[in-house]
Amino acid sequence: MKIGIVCYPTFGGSGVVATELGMALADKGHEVHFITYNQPVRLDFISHHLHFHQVLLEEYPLFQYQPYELALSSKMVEVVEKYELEVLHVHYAIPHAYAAYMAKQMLKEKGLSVKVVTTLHGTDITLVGSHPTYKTAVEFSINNSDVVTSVSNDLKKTTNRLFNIKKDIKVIYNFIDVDKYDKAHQQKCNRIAIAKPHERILTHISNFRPVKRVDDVIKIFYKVHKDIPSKLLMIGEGPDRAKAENLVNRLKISDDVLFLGNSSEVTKVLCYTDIFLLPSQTESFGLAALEAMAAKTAVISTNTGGLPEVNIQGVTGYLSDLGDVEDMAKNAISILKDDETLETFKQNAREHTKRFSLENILPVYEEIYKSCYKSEVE
Ligand code: GMT
Repeated sequence: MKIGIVCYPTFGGSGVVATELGMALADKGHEVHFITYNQPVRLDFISHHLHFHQVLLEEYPLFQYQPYELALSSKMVEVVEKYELEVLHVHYAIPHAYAAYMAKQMLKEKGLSVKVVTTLHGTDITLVGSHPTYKTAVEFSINNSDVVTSVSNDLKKTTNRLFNIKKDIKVIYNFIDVDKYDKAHQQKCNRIAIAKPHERILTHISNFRPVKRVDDVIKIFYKVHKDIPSKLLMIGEGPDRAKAENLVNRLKISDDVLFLGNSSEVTKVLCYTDIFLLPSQTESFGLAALEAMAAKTAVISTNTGGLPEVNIQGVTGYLSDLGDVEDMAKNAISILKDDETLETFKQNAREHTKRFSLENILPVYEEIYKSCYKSEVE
């Protein structure tokens, strides 16, 4: 099929899922066109079925804010028309689903048709989408998509609670290329560059926004570190990084906490990680946790949103109430206390990710694309 993918091109989970999906579809022979404002960070053009179309914005003195939706929907029309795309798969409702609806209407005027599949990722519903500023337009664009999917059962429930949704939302879990992490493990993990042989390694990866509660990450580590020789790796960039660094200095643990910034070598870091920390306020799914689990890492997280669908209590890690850093530290220590327990959790985590494998999830998306056209034939 010929599929357009619209996403945020950044390190955020929705952009990662969209990019990995597009690359996997292209590997299977579909023609995939990314439409976004920058080349997605994880996009590599190994397949000749992959294309990237940049949405450019025009400066004008009158604009305090540049009208991205307008430029995006115009670009969608141009690409659908030129390459005869059958489906526009938009990731993150704001403003992609709305722009896709507009593109569809403009194409209709030209006697052309395209189907719109919208995937809801989390904050487009929970934090931003349901805000009165955006709610009406988000609800409208969800209801006017041909198919709507969400990345967890919890997100589906939340969407139906917060909006008046008139169609069935299909749950399609985020996925992982399990083989990629196997290969990373076969290569030698350069653990010694980060920690001494007797030290454990804990890692947090996020965009350091308030929803990630990076202060809680530091507080959990502080408690673990008192009991167990360990290092904490903080990967990512964002508004709360300075606050987290200040806390590390105040707690006098700066020798053992490394802020590594954004990294496109996450698999290498996860390769030598023992525990992944994700104490988020909410997390529709927690792709970062799934990636960590695929790399044989136990997870300490909150029990919010879709996290219990990914991290299994007492099996792949532990889940605690929001803000209960005491419990999260206690659980981390119980996993790290001896090699045997740690290895059991690591193996379980790795095993559990098989249910989210690319091979299982990719055909579900392909079926969704085909189903957009089935109803017309019947
Ligand atoms: O929260 C982020 O780090 C980014 C955000 C995004 O949209 O890029 O992530 C959301 O989508 C991911 C992929 O589906 C999910 O794994 C994350 O849980 C979700 N984030 C939240 O719900 C806070």
